[in-house]
Amino acid sequence: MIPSTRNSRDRTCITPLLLGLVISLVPITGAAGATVVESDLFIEEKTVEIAGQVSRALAINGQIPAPTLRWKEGDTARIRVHNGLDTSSSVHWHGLLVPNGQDGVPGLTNVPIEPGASHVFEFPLKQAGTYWYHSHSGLQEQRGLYGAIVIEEATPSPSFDRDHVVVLSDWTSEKPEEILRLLKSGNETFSRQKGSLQTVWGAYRANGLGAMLERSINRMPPMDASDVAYDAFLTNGEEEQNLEALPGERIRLRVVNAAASSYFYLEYAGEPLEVIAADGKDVEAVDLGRVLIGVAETYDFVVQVPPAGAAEFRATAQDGSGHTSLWIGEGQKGLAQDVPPPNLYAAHHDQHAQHAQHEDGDSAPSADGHNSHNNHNSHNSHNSHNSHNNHANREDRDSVKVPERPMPPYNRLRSPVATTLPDSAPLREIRLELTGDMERYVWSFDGKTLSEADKIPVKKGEILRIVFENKTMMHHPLHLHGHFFRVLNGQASHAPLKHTVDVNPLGTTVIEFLANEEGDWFLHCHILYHMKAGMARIVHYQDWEPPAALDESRRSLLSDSWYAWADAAALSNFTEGYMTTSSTRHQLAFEWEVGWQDVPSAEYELLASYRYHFNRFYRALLGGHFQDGQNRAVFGFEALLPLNIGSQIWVDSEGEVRITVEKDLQLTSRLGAVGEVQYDTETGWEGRTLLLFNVNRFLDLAAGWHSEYGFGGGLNLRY
Ligand SMILES: [Cu+2]
Repeated sequence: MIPSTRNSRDRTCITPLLLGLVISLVPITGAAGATVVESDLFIEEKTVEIAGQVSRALAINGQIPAPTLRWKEGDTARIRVHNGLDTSSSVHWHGLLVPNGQDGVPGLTNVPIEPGASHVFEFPLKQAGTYWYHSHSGLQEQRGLYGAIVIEEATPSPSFDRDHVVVLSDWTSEKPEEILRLLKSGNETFSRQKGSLQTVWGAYRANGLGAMLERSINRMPPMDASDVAYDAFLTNGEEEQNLEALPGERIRLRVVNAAASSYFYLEYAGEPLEVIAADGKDVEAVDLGRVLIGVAETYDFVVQVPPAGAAEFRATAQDGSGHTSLWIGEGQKGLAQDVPPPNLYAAHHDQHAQHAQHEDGDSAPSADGHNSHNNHNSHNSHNSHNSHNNHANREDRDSVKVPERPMPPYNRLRSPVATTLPDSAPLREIRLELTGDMERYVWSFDGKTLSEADKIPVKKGEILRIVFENKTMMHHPLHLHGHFFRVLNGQASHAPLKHTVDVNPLGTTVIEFLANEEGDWFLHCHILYHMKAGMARIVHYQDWEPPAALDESRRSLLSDSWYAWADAAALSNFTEGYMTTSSTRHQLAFEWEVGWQDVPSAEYELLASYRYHFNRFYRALLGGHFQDGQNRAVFGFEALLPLNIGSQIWVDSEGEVRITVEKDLQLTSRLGAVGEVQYDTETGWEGRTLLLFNVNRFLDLAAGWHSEYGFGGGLNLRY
């Protein structure tokens, strides 16, 4: 039974590279009188060495991160994007309100930019603030295609001594396609690397055996704060960076989380972070202690350079696997505090922190959402929470301890202006569950991936309120293209506007927006691998017809991908294993078990099968079973039982029935055990057990016992 768990081209392209070292910022006066600002972006491969690892990365104008685009509100941006890769590429303007055809999502709003081709984007800059841009093609973003956008206000607000962009990212020298394949195959290498693999020994030491048992009785997968182990976390492309600044200067830090799959705790040595904008939009200034920033969010903070020495602005990966620092000022270094690592064995993980945050005097983020169920006709009814103002926040903060691993600070964010939507617009509320199967690495909304359910219809002029209910044990940063939405966070009429919002594990987040910009807009989890694994939808305006030119690339956007992997044990007494390829629902597999003591009259058993996955608990099986000269068809079901026991029942074409149960147990980070018991109405009982000692991601040492073949030792190989 398949276990339930477990280019190098050197092209010289000197001319565009040299040209691209400077982004041309040529102001031209456009037809409507607006100044047109032109830029050229050259996408190229580049060899980099980061954290001691050399890899082929992707750069724009030779830079990782891509150059910061500095524009001015009211101007028009014209950007020529030149694709110097041998695959198609794209650029999406994250958080910018642009016409649908300028949004840069291949297959949705634009055709992919083909190798060697260029594309010109042009749009008016209708907003000020901190935003960013990135490739929306495949997994290119992970390899370096991201950069910041700063749009100055038409009439600048009080200035700061310095304005500094901080682009945070997560870095790996591995091919992201291989990362996703490993995640699909259930390979534990990343959690083992990060030390976050859950084991019986680890649970015992953390006093978490009870919680672990409870979790497995409830058929929950092991928790982890993130999926991928990274080589490094980066500040503007470097593991650490210095910002020269004079003592006492006030600096505006424009922080962009451009990581592919990492949340960060942000902290400034010794001082609170004063937040002044979130996702580009101003918020009432408020001091925050430690801030959890979700993937694809941006925050603007004001920090002060200490009177003497350098202060650390630190971003610590939420999974505790590393951090990156910006040193502000010069001299003796003042360190930011360490963030305690996650307790993976706690019954509800970060939920404890969530409660702590609620207890500190603020209303729960979901309070509005709950109110709203009774108030469909009066969407301003949540004004009842109006009592929370900036002052209250400050008092709360001073009187209670800030949690060490806080949730995102949404209940502290308050727009300086009312953000209520027109009363005249009809309100429609929908519920969207965030769902996933961690073991098969399928992520979805309402149990369906983008390839299975693509559209959320919306009518122009209506208000769409979405209640996101997270049924998974991970955070998901949800991003809606082309719109700002209100996050109903307890700030009533002054709810903040955002383009990306976190929904915490098992939590609920409610947003609403006025549907005022026709088109097809992507709504997706911004964890790159979750998006690629299916957690995405298209917000589709009724009567909107996407251009026919998009038909072909739309098909590829909506297509389902197949991944292949294999696992084989070769012991002195027998061999067993499988090779498989799987999409979201469908799986083809070839499994074998052969005792080879008595070659050539060895006993063998082969199964060639097709499986259909209904959800993470149930699947159907159809196949051909070949055992010791008997060839039969089999039909059966597989279910995940309490205690995370895998089970299988099948009937073959001769009417014989077979029942199998299987259990995997990770004892220590290196040592795992697999046990299987089988009863067949024809052949009777059979059992086997395997102890595996992990050597690397592809190899284990194995010792096994089989009821027919006895004891043996050997290797277990994985692809
Ligand atoms: Cu996600």
